[in-house]
Parts: sequence; C-alpha cells; structure tokens
Amino acid sequence: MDAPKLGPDTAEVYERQKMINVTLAAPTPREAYELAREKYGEDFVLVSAKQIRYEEEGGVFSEITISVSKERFLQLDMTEEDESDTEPEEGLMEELSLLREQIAMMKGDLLSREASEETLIERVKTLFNEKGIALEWLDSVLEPLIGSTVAEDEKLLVAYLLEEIDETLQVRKEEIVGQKVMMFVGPTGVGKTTTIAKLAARYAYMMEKPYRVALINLDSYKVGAFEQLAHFADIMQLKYLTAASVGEFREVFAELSDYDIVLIDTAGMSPYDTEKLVKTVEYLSSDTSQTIEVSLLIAATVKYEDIKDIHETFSFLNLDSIILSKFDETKHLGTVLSYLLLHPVPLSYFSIGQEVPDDLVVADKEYLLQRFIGDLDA
Ligand SMILES: Nc1nc2c(ncn2[C@@H]2O[C@H](COP(=O)(O)OP(=O)(O)O)[C@@H](O)[C@H]2O)c(=O)[nH]1
Ligand SMILES: [Mg+2]
Repeated sequence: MDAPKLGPDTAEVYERQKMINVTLAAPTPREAYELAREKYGEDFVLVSAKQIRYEEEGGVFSEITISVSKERFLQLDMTEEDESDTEPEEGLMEELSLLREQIAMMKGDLLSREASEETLIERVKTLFNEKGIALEWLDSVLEPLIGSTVAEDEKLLVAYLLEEIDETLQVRKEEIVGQKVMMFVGPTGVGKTTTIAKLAARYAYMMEKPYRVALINLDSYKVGAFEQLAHFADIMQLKYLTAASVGEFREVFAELSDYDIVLIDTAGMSPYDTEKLVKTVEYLSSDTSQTIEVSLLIAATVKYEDIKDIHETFSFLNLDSIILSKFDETKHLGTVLSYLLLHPVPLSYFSIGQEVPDDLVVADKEYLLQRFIGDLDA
C-alpha cells in the first residue's frame, strides 16, 4: 500500500480521504469477515484478503482489510478504548487535574497570604511612620520579617518593633569616677543652662555624697546669659567662672583641679560658637588629657526639619550622650526617637520641666517607651 501510515501498527489504519482502512485477523477469511460485520455492521467495503502463516505454531490466519468511514471507525474506536486501555490514563488525567487544582489553590493561598502579610506590614509601618519613626529605619527592621510568623500578626509586629526600638536605644549609667568634665551643646533655648543648674544642684547636694561642682560659662554671646547661670551659681554657692575664648578657658580651667565635676555651658549654633567648642574640646583632650563628655541637648518637641541641622552642627564633636529636654511639652516623641534610632548615642538625662532642680530624671528607656506607646495607642 502506498498510503502513509497513520494509526497504530496492530490496526494498520490508513486514511484515504474520509475512509480508513482497517485490517482484521481470524482463523478463516469467513470468520474475519464476520468480525468485520460484528464491528461495523454493513458500513464497510472489503479492500483485500490474505492468508498469513505463523511460522512457530505452523498455523494459518486470515487477514482482511476493509475500508470504513472515518466517522464510524472513530465511534467504535473510542467506545472500545473507553472500555479497556483508557481507564488508567483517565485515572491519571483525573489525578493530574486534581493536583493542578490543589496547586492552584496553594498558589492562591500563598499569594493571598503574602498579600495580607504585606498589607499588615504596610499598616504597622504606616502607624509607626505617622508617629514620626523614619521609613528608613522601619524598612531595615521590617524587611527581614516578610514571610515570617511575626508578620502574620499585627500585635506581634508592633511588639517586635517596640522590642527593636528598646534594643537600639542606649542609656548611659550615671557614673562619677575621677574628675568629670561635661560640656553641654545644642541650639539656643533648648534648655542647656537650666539643665546645668539642675545637674549642679544634683551633684552638689542630692547624691549619696556631695561632690565639689564648678561651672564655666563659654556662652559669651547671649545677652543676659552670664547672669542666668551666675544667678544659679550664686544661689547654690558654687564656683562660677566665665571664658570668652579658648585662651581664657585654659586659664580658668587650670584653677579647677580640685573640683570633682566641671560643667561647661555653651552658646548656640553659629559657626563662631562651634569653632570655639571644637577648640575647647581639643584643648581639654590634648593639653590636659582630660576626658570630656560632650552632651547634646535635643528638645522632645523638635521638628523633623530642624533635627537635621542640629545633627550637622553638633555631631562632629563626637557626642558622648544626648539629653532630651522639654519632655513635658509634648506627647509625640516619634521625631526625636527616630533620630535616636538612626544615630544611636546613649541618653543620659531627661529634662521634664522648668523647675530647678526637680524636673530632671536619669535617662530611662522604659520612661521613653511608655510615652511613645501612649502616643501609639492614641
Ligand atoms: N517646659 C520646659 N521648659 C524648659 C525645660 N528646660 C528648659 N526650659 C525652659 O526653656 C527656656 C530656655 O532654657 P535655657 O536653659 O535658657 O536654654 P539654653 O538657651 O539652651 O541655655 C527657659 O524658659 C527654660 O525655663 C523643660 O524641660 N521643660
Ligand atoms: Mg543658656
């Protein structure tokens, strides 16, 4: 035959236009013909018949080839296959489609879970950001949580962030060993002079032992500034000295070797002031090898825009500690907290009001966090 092979070998199916050739085998040509009639009724045409000898068994078989309409052939073929061969295949198909459904469900589940986690993280991030915490810090802390169990629960997420804040914040123990020299820097009006007065009273009269306290005023610019600190010194009967230049500072500092604590008041943020501060710090650490603790005062009320300027002006002094002032004036500590998270310098004291000497507390993370949580709750 010259037609191309189309079907399985056993059936030797050939297609001619709309007809298909089917070969059937039986012991005799007659039985083969009966077989064809059984299968296709009258709907076929006999094409050829031949006898086949089976070598091994020495038997003879008759083969007939008939031509059946494609339609009829397919009908029969399908029903036959349905009964026998296709069963396992169909089972497989069913299993496959079931599996596919399951995978689709799992995928959907996973996607919706990821999506809900993302929205949960976004929600908590927005909450903290609205309270002043920088996105930069929030992203760095929250990113590793994506896909973790913490990210599936809002309360856990909030608790995790508070824990991270707690861990990042640093506080400095109040320690007085040897001579302690402290310089207070920060923008005008932040509360430097008031805080120095509070600390002077604390060290001189309110600790378990009285310390000898001296005050130096480097704040030669502000009108009335000399009088303010001098007034406190007078009331508390403490040594008080002024120095308008680094040269003068050198002279007055030399007089103070007997004092346990020297507190240095400074002026604001002009380049002239900061240059004087740098020179003073340099002088103290190089010429007298005296360790000097530089404390930056930041008001809890500080605005986000201002805190950058403050950082740029004072951070190159190598800050040893930060004092937060005006705690009593705001409930919103996010901005200052955010600064502390991005620039972790230990906190030393909190100024919580105008009263000298009472409105001062040693820095305490709990105190700060409780207030921040109160603000979050609101
Ligand atoms: N409400 C409040 N006012 C404060 C606090 N600390 C200082 N002040 C007030 O802020 C103003 C400026 O304080 P001052 O010590 O002169 O700031 P300085 O310019 O940094 O020396 C004064 O009226 C202080 O009484 C504080 O913790 N809370
Ligand atoms: Mg002052």
